[in-house]
Amino acid sequence: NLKVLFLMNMTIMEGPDRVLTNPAIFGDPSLASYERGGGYKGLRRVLSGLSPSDVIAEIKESGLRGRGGSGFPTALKWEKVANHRVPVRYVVANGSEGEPGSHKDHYLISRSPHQILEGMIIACFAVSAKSGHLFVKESFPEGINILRKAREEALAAGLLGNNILGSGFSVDIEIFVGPAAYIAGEETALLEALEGRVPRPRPKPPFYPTEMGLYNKPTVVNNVETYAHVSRILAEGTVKFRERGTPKSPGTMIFSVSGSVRRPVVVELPLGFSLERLLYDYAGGPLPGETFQCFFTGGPSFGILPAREIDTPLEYDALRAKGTGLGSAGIIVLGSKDSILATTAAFSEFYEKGSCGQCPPCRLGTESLHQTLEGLMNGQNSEDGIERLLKVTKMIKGRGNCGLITASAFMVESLLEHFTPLLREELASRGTEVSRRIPTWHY
Ligand code: L3W
Repeated sequence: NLKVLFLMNMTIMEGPDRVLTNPAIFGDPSLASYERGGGYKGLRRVLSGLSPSDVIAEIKESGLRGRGGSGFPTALKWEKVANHRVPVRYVVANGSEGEPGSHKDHYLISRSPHQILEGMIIACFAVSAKSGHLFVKESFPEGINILRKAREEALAAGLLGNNILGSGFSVDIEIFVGPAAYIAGEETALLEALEGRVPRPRPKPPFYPTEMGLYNKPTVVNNVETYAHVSRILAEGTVKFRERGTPKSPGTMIFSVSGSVRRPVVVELPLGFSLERLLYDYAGGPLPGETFQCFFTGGPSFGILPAREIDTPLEYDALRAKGTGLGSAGIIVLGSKDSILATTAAFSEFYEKGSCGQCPPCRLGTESLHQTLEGLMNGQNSEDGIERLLKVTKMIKGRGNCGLITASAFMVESLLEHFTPLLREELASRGTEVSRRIPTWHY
């Protein structure tokens, strides 16, 4: 199992600002240990007198942004669901973690499942949900067991189920074991899977899950890390939460660094932390005898940040301004001996295989990008190849039910924007010894 291997091979490091990974509540997944460290304090506070709108107001005040990739304001989603005219609502947690280079969700599930459950119960209370559903992939059996055990413990302790902590509020959380496919992590495909269908993304806008989610009812869908932050915010307050991070990207995030660094690492740091310091102080710097070439800062889905931009702060807006993004904070590093062309080709194959195939432009476009990149590597008509890549990316962007098609195009555009001269050089040196090394992003 890749995720278990990662836990053994990736270094877990202690950042200076641990909130979610504070050892008092993190490490031992048992309820006893979590409660000893102050776990379920947030839920107790909520149920001892806050109203659903008080809870949403605190989340709004905290400025929490979704940790699944887009950084969308959490309170906005909750508000839409809480104020919806349809009274049957749901809360869903996305623990699928499919983005290449992201390892945080499985790390959190393995080490602190109650932190996620607590945040989900608080969300259920805030939007008056009928039930909560936590999606975890079938390819992560250890996580499934840990989550099932945590749910049982919470039920037995009266923290979940009927009349939680004697408050009169009742809700249960389903641990849903879903397909391992990448696309199943797209929120509407995930909802399809929860309803027992093949995970295929639904068309949107206009109807986001807040409007038509699980069983077409208003639904909050957040990443598991987002729920963990909710627990801490309700336990410790918004001021404390905002002490870390930047005014527009408050709080911490769990970063994963993989690829050509000396020490692939998972570490929680404040948003806005310097990429350079993360790579040198925590990931140990470039491999011996190499320099950094470039970074996929939010997995491959946001494109490429050249090494000269290493001083960019790690937060949503600064990275977006540099033409890339934070995503789920999985940073894949390319060293000077990695081939950017081979790496992009590998990711384009990932997208081609990951496409669910329901939207023809995605099915054909991802295949075309992959084949053209492979063709370039094999020395087929390079100028035509570059032209074709430009044409296909323009043609396919935004033309599917989900972001996969756009992500695949965006990555290739980003390659061409930053690396066309290098690409030409690489292509011209065909026949000589050219490195085809690609970084490792899974363990
Ligand atoms: C109500 C509106 N809700 C948008 C909601 C929407 C969704 C969220 C973000 O995520 C990210 C991408 C990659 N009323 C709304 C609204 N929403 N407008 O806000 O929406 P959006 O459109 O940015 O996209 P999305 O497809 O949900 C895309 C990342 O996901 N990704 C992979 C992620 C992988 C992981 C992981 O492995 N842990 O998270 C791939 O593309 O970063 O930013 O909830 O409903 N008017």
